[in-house]
Amino acid sequence: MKITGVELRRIAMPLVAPFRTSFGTEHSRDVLLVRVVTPEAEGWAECVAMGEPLYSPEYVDGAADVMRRFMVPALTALQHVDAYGVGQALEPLKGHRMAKAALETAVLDAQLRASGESFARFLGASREAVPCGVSVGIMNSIPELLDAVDGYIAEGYVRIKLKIEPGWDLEPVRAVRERFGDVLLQVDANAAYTLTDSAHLAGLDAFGLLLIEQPLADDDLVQHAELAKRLRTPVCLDESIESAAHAAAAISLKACSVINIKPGRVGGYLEARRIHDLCRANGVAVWCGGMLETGIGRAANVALAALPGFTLPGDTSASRRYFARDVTPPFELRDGHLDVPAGPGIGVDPDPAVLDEVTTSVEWLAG
Ligand code: OSB
Ligand code: MG
Repeated sequence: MKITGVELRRIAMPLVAPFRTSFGTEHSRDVLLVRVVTPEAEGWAECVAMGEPLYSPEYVDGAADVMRRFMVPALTALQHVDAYGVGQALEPLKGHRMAKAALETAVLDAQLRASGESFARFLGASREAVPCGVSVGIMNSIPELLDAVDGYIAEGYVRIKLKIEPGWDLEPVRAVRERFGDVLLQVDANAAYTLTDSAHLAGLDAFGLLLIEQPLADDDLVQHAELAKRLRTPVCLDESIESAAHAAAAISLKACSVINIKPGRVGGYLEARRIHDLCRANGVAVWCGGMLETGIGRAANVALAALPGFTLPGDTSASRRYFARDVTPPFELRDGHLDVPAGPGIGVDPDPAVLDEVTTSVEWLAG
């Protein structure tokens, strides 16, 4: 395929409720959508960078800038490109994996729409529906948290993830465990602790958690390995794993026994699949994370989550978990599962009228 041009579209998506983590509180999702145009087909993708560099160094304006200045020109210069070629062409540019992932995914979507193949089939999915968990933000009080969890369990979510931080950890976990019995339960610290907190974190061992996600700093693989020795709760890494090479290092060091795979964080679905394959060969469980995606990003994540190594429920929630109205037909839970899209490419199309209503800017980068 030859890329004719790339559209960068910013949309503002209000959240149904504020989402608080140890790194900040989100009220609205500022999303950068990418549309790649080729003579054969168009492809869509969503960049997972957030408005501020609090979860990772990337942020939306920075992603748009690096795409506009360096990445899109490198791709439109090519006479022929496919998803593998995107990775090769962008390889000399350091970092910016979320920006790279969006461009690679949009090209992959165009390529698969042209050939009539779904993401699920292309990636090697082995299921037609995936079990879904939900990520529950830090709340103002335990009763408020219990009400929220109660609602999600009533909706059918099969696993609950509680966001934690110092001052909001043992008590909320104890309360949810006492009230909801043996529900599948895990926690996510988003790097809020240090190794000096290991005795305190060992207090979580009493609650039979599936895992503790990213307790320590992003670049602290060695200390995660030390922490893993001190906890019975399995350690899962999110922010620390930006590539298959990082995953290999973490596995060698025994820094984790579970990995949260987010395609955006690791540079795309091809690298996400490499991490899946590596973990599967090494007996490390994986699950699909989320970044408050609209239906565009969610569709591709659900396809990835259907691969055989994804043995734990992901943060692949229904659209209504975050948005009153999605830009695609909403993803809805059926018996705690989401159906894997089977149509060509990501298998869903944004609704042009909804898209226009939420759009804050559009930029066309001609090839
Ligand atoms: O750490 O997994 C995380 C959302 C934004 C940034 C980081 C994280 C999250 C979530 C929610 O936990 C995942 C989702 O439901 O999309
Ligand atoms: Mg996380």
